[in-house]
Amino acid sequence: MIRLYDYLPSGNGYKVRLLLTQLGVPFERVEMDILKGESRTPAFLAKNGNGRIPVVQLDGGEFLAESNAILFYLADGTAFLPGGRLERARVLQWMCFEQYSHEPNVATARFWITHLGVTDDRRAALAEKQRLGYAALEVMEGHLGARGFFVAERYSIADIALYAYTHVAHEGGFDLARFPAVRAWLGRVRGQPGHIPITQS
Ligand SMILES: N[C@@H](CCC(=O)N[C@@H](CS)C(=O)NCC(=O)O)C(=O)O
Repeated sequence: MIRLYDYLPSGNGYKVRLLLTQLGVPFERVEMDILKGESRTPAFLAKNGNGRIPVVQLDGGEFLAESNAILFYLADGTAFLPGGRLERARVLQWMCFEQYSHEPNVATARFWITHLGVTDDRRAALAEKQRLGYAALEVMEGHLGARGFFVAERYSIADIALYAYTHVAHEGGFDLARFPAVRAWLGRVRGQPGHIPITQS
């Protein structure tokens, strides 16, 4: 059985949990207390030298890290990853956007507010994270204005990757009121068969 090294509040972990559940693939969760450094022990670093969850251990014993790489691996050959060459590249385009322009800003703002607290020395950095996070949300709003989903007009791992931190963006101080297309898309993703909330282990 696939084993998922995870941390429940993590959007990156949630991406994998959500896809495994929607695929109907049984898995075992191993909760890691990342705040206590459990992902930085020598034993865990042997699984992922980058010291971060999520990591999956596959049936053959191999470890695979990076949430979007895990999504790509699990979705291969399923309805969650389109088959056409250009469509697959577009899925990757949005997953790269998520990792470079979205997650480092939206997820980091959330982590600081919910886990670390906003100290005086972090206040200016938080404002910059929020500025860049809003810029990413603007890009999403522009794309979704004329579309139901990110790629090929169907639910895919591009939507899962971007849903993970967008749906909890308010916890990072983001107001989605001026992003109606993003909010409508969040509702469509939430309505997919087998959807689970981030709080469900
Ligand atoms: N790019 C990675 C980011 C993973 C990541 O940032 N994981 C965080 C939790 S969301 C973590 O494990 N932090 C613990 C640490 O850095 O020690 C992915 O998408 O999987």
